[in-house]
Order: sequence, then structure tokens, then C-alpha cells
Amino acid sequence: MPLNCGIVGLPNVGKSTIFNALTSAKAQAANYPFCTIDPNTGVVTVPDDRLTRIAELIHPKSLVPTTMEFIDIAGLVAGASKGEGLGNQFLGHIRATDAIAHVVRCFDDPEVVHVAGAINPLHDIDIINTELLLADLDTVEKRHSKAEKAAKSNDPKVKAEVAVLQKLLAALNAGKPARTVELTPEEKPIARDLFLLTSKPQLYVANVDEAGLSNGNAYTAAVEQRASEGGSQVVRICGALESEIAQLEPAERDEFLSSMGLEEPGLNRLIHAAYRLLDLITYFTAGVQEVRAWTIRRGTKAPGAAGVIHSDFEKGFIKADAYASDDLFALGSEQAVKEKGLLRSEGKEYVVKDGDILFFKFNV
Ligand SMILES: Nc1nc2c(ncn2[C@@H]2O[C@H](COP(=O)(O)OP(=O)(O)OP(=O)(O)O)[C@@H](O)[C@H]2O)c(=O)[nH]1
Ligand SMILES: [Mg+2]
Repeated sequence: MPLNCGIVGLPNVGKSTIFNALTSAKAQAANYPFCTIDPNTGVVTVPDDRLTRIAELIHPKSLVPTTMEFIDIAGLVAGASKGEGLGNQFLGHIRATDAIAHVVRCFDDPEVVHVAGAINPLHDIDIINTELLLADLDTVEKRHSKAEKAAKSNDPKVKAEVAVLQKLLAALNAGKPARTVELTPEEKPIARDLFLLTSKPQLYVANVDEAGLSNGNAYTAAVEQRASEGGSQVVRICGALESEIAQLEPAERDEFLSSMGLEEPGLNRLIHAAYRLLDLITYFTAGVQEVRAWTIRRGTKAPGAAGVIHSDFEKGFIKADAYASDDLFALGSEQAVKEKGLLRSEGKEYVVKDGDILFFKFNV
């Protein structure tokens, strides 16, 4: 199952606009079809210059970028945790995601209605985060009263669960998200089984107008301040502009971006930020047929990385020849990388690094 990032926020703040731009954008120099799995889930290619740079040196027949999934979730309103506005259903959709991109409206436009009447990003953030917190509180309280009854039997497993639930309760009651609770390695799986909304990593997307794009505005300053208090990232994006850019062919797009003084679409920054939020890294396979990028969780060992290509590669894993794409860029050819002794043979315990180029040897 690929990891995904849910797009969350109040109604009418630009979530679908951003999602649609993400999923309809025409791929740069790559043949992977952008596609929407269902109206709410979209596969998005992860832009990566390294793929094109490897291809320039290896001249493959085809180039395949890696992808990640975004999920467009309907707007949450105050009271969602109590079932307002189909609240429970939408919270269920958020529960199924691995990370949250929280879209906050940071643009003025009298034509676009704001559900709370006025533009106030901090107030908006509080509404959403409070609903997520209340939903978690409900989950943890229910679980806690069950576990407390069971704890009378002195089962150490249940006791451990109660201890975790109490830590979580204390944080949630103090208005702190579950992700801020420090847990031991033994406690973590217990908390994970609760699928809490506030334990998911979160970043903020400040949806700004064109004027606010490069230097921000008073709204984004407030969001950035709030985000930094919680250790979260903020990505500034102009949803309206992104949807225009997404319609352009790659060549036109470059011209348009440079005319605006931009290096890349804001969407690229969002995709990269979400990728990092999910703790994902990329490795490459590179041959004359195909140069391809693959996604793994940071910390994955070589057999697990091989398993992303095919489960047989993982089962029959023998070794991986590996070198860093940076070494290829610095030296200009695979031959030169070999001559310098930078091509290594790695075994089952090798932890794959971002940017590695790997060749797997396996038994079938
Ligand atoms: N001016 C301006 N309008 C925008 C921008 N992004 C989105 N909008 C407008 O805001 C309105 C709501 O956008 P949506 O993307 O549908 O909002 P949403 O968050 O998906 O809304 P729900 O699905 O109802 O929760 C639309 O009329 C968009 O055209 C932007 O960057 N600038
Ligand atoms: Mg929408």
C-alpha cells in the first residue's frame, strides 16, 4: 500500500483546487500517467531532477518517476467530531490517511465565501485542530474505560495499554495533539493501534493570492508562527495560479514560470514537503531499458527496497550493487564511478540512502 497524504481543512478554502492541480498537472519529461484513482484519490508523480540527470548520462529508452498519493477530503466544520456536516464520515476519511496537509485560506477575495464570515487563519486552524483533537479524545476515552475494567484482571498487557491511554488523555485534555506525547518503543505500537488523527504528521498549506506568493502576507506570517510552535512546516501556494500552471504543456510551463520569476510550480514544493513528512526517500534503478525512481520509507534495508519492485526480489535477495547518484553526477559516467571504486556491493543489512542507484542480485 503506498503511503498517502490527506488534504484537510475548512470548506471552501481551496482543497479541491489544489488537489485538482496536483492530479491534472502534465508530467515533466516522464511517461507516468497522472491519474485519479477515484474522485478523491490521486496518484501524483514526484518531481525529481536527479531522474533526468541520470537519464542524460545513461540514455535509457524510458524514464519512470515515482509517485505518491493525495486524498481530497471534504471540508470539516466545527462540531464535526459530534457528527456535524457528515463529520464522522469525513473524520473516517482522515483516519485512513498517513499524513495531513492542512489547507488554510490566506487570501482575500470577496467572491469566495468563507464559512466563518471573515478571513482568520488562526481561528480556522483552531477549528480543524480542535475537531481532530475532540475526535481523538472520544476514541481514547472509550478505549480507556474498557481497558480500565479489564485491568482488574492484572493482565500486564492491559496495564501497559492503560498507561499509554492515560498519557494520551493527559495531552489531549490539555489541548495537545497525540503526536506530542513521548512514548517508549514498547508503547508506540499500542498508540498506533488507536489510529489517532492528531498522531499523524501534519503540515500547513497556506493558500495565498499571487501577491502573497513570494514574500507572504499578514495571514501567512500568523500561520508560520503557529506552525513553528508545533514544529510543523508551511508551504505557500496559490491554488488559483497552480490550476492554471497545471494545464500548460511542460515547455509552456517553464516559460510561464520564468515570466513570473518562479523556478518551479508551488505544487512541486508541496509534493516534496509531503514526501518528507511521510519520511519517504527515493532510490533509482538505472539500465539502458529504463531509469526509474522508487519510493521507500527512510531506514529501509536493501531487501525491503528490492521488495518494492517485486516481492520475489525481496524473498530471493542476494546482494545489491550500489552507488550514489551524486557520484555519477560528479564523475560523469558509471565507468568512472567503478574506476574510482565507488561502486559497492551491499548485503541484507544495508540501509538504503536517498539518491542511491541500485542493482539487485536475487535468486528466483
Ligand atoms: N481567489 C482565489 N480563489 C481560490 C483560490 N483557490 C481556490 N479558490 C476558490 O475558492 C473556491 C473553493 O475552492 P475549492 O477548491 O472547491 O475548496 P474546497 O476547500 O475543496 O471546498 P470544500 O470541498 O467545499 O470543502 C472556488 O471558487 C475556488 O475557485 C485561490 O488561490 N485564489
Ligand atoms: Mg473540495
